[in-house]
Amino acid sequence: MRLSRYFLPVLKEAPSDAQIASHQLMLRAGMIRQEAAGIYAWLPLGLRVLNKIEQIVREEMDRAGAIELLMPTLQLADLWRESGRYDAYGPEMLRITDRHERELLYGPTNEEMVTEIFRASVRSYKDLPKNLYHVQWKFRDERRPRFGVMRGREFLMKDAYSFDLDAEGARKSYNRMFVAYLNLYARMGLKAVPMRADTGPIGGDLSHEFIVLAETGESAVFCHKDLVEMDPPGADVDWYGDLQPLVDQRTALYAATEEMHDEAAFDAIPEGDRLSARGIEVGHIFSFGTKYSEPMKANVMGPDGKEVAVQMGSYGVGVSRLLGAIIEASHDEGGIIWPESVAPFHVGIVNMRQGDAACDGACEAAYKALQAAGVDVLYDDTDARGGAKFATMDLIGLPWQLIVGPKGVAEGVVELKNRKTGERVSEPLDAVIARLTGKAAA
Ligand code: 5CA
Repeated sequence: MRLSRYFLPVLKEAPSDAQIASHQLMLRAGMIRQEAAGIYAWLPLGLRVLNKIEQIVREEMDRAGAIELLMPTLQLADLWRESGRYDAYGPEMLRITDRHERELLYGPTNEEMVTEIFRASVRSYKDLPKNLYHVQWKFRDERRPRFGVMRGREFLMKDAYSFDLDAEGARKSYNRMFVAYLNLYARMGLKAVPMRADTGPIGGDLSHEFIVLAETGESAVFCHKDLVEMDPPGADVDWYGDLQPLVDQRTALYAATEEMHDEAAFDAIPEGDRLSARGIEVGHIFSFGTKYSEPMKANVMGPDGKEVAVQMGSYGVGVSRLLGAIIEASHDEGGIIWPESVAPFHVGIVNMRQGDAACDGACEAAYKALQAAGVDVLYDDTDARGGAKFATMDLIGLPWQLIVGPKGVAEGVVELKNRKTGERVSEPLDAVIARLTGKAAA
């Protein structure tokens, strides 16, 4: 992409109502624009990151055996009356009436709808277990939308729903999601700690929130500090084998959100290992048995020929919130520092003297070679000054900057800067391209 043709409305200063770094940086880097309280347009740069995060979540769900579908944003109120949640949900639910005076709502979550889809076709225990998920916009009329995408009213969520014959199967489904979550956050460069959590309006008695520690986080959390540095299990797990030991390894140590906090249990941890901090909830998983399947009559025939209500769980990831969480965890005074896995572009080319034949020539050659190798590249071919170009590149946080200036070009070299470490190397262009594409120089 050439910057001269792109749409990147960067701001010099953050609007005064943006209180935390991630919100300020997303606005300044031209990633989002607020259209109403808690409702954002995703500008091109922001959308690229959102799509990358969504794709990682999707890959890890697929790996763990979940199956993707897509449910609508609008739902019938009558469906929610079946579970009894239509009235219980309260003012957070956006209620809509269509031209036929039919009551609808903009989905804040999808337990009812997925249960309806399941019960319409699944009849036998032989079809279990199943886990259906989608990545879809949600609306919750939050009392205090704030911190940009962290607490929006309209936000993107991945929500998965598991169906099992019995409690033992449901526990296995829960464990699969637990382990998949450990991997998916790690792929985004995040350390997310599973913590015992309250179940709120979703219900059930087994629940974990996945928390990224950050001073600006909305939740107060308490845990054993060893949990923060634990490595993820990795892709190579036996998904339909026994995952309980992997889960136990994490749940044996104390970790709880404020609502579930047990002061005595926390005090039993040696003082030096206690961590009392703030955190961002980037995911939340629930096991709630037959809370929806029973009133909604989602039954299957068991092996003994008797009908039973299926055991269910639901598993949410805050896809749009994750952008904020990643930026909170990874930025400096110059701007965002994207982990490579979610960066909007892998490398930015900075032409220090646009219009100079030698600089333009080297940049064009680099741009072509990187594109040909399938590397996402943003070429700053505008006539802004070098200093301004650097500031923009640092702000938008691409992992690599390829800097082309007249002096270097005359000597046959360009510079490659790592955004995270600030390290620079000066090398011939083909060596730099080889580094960026992971191939040896010709
Ligand atoms: N049905 C369940 C799980 S699928 C559910 O809705 N869980 S939830 O309410 O905990 O939401 C799942 C995740 O969505 C949360 O962990 C959080 O990361 C994200 N989320 C919730 N509310 C918001 C919001 N207002 N803005 C941004 N992200 C949100």
